[in-house]
Amino acid sequence: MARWRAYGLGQFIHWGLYSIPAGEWNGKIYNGAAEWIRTWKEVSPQAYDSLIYRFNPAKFNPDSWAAVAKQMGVKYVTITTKHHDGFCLWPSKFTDFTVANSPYKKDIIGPLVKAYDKQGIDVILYFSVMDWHNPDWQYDIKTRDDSIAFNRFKQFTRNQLLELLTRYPSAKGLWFDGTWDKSWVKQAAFADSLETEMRKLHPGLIIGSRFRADEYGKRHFDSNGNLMGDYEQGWERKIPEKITDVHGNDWDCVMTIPENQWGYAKTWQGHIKTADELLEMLAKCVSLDGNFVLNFGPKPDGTLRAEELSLAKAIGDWMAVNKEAIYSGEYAGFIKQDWGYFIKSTASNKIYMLVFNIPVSGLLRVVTPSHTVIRKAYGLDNAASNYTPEEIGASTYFIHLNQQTTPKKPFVIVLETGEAAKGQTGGYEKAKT
Ligand code: 1KN
Repeated sequence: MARWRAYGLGQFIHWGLYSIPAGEWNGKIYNGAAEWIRTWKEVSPQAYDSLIYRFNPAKFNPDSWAAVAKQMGVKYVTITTKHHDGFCLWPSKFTDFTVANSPYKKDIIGPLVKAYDKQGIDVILYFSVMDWHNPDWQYDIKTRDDSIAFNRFKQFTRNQLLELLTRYPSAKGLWFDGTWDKSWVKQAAFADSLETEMRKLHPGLIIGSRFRADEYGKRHFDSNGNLMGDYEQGWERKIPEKITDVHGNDWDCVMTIPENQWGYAKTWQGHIKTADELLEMLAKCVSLDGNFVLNFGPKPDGTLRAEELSLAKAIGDWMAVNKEAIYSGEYAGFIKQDWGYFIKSTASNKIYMLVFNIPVSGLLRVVTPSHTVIRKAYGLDNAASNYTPEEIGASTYFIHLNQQTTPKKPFVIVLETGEAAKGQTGGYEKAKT
């Protein structure tokens, strides 16, 4: 988890059969997320499942995906091994509904893990417990037959998870999804023993809080209020506002570039986030002790769409200059200011100011914790630059920007702080009220 905490930035990949219809069916556009199209009334499950015979990503090159991720500056990737549709991107022994029976035939997960490992990017395997293809999957267990079927399904799930961990031993963790239905929520004892079994098979395995419910049906946090799993998985497409929202837990935020759209969709509807917006989300997450994970939905031919490639490039160019503020960054304990985010380095005593909103005055307010003074302030892109902090009150400073030279991009100012000398503070009297 120490390694996980230092990641800062991650990549999510949603890839599967849904990339083929890409949010359209018989010329009609599906309003939901592309990876959910199998549930649309316009789509028959049989027709959807037949997409397996069209899955043939001729241009898939895992090294080129890993190179994009490397340039972007991500430290980990979460890859869908099996989404809700049940289609497996690895040749699972426990179902026929896998890449092995597609025209492509080959394993996708193995080569991806290898390519990302080679770039030094850690791999987390996404796994949906909910499985629309497997007839044994149930939403609830009401009858004896449901229970018999679901017992088979539990063994299937166990087999697949142990299979993944055995086949891909370098994977660092599992990202669970599709665990909210009553059927699975009722399996506290089973999930608990499976978790123990997986951890024994794969020492150091990282498991998120979506995996198991407790015996009272509580999810994420057990009946005593304690997080279940190694990190909180509740921050899907949303970001906490303040440090007290995360209760001292590890967490990651998974984010889409368009609205709720994870798999490849031919047309992105609604607002599409810009690189600056995404960088601000990254800064906010790291400033609140979380990681930010940006989703990519590759095309059916195995290539990445142009919009994603250009955002990855823009983020990577920014990271090349500013990564020091993101990797090994944590909550700084400074009062939040409107111009942006403070991040403290765990590797040094530096404080980073990640500036996104420049006040018209050109003055950035900094309030330091008591007995802390600012000794130096300079640009992260230029250690020779000097922002002379103006002390305007007790523990309060203005950093003066030169508005002529201020970049039109988010930028980072480094603060070197020190302990106030005895008698140095207290020169300002408080009002008597
Ligand atoms: C609103 O309900 C859902 C249910 C499942 C929203 C999203 C999801 C799935 N979790 C994301 C990480 C994607 O995999 C999405 O399909």
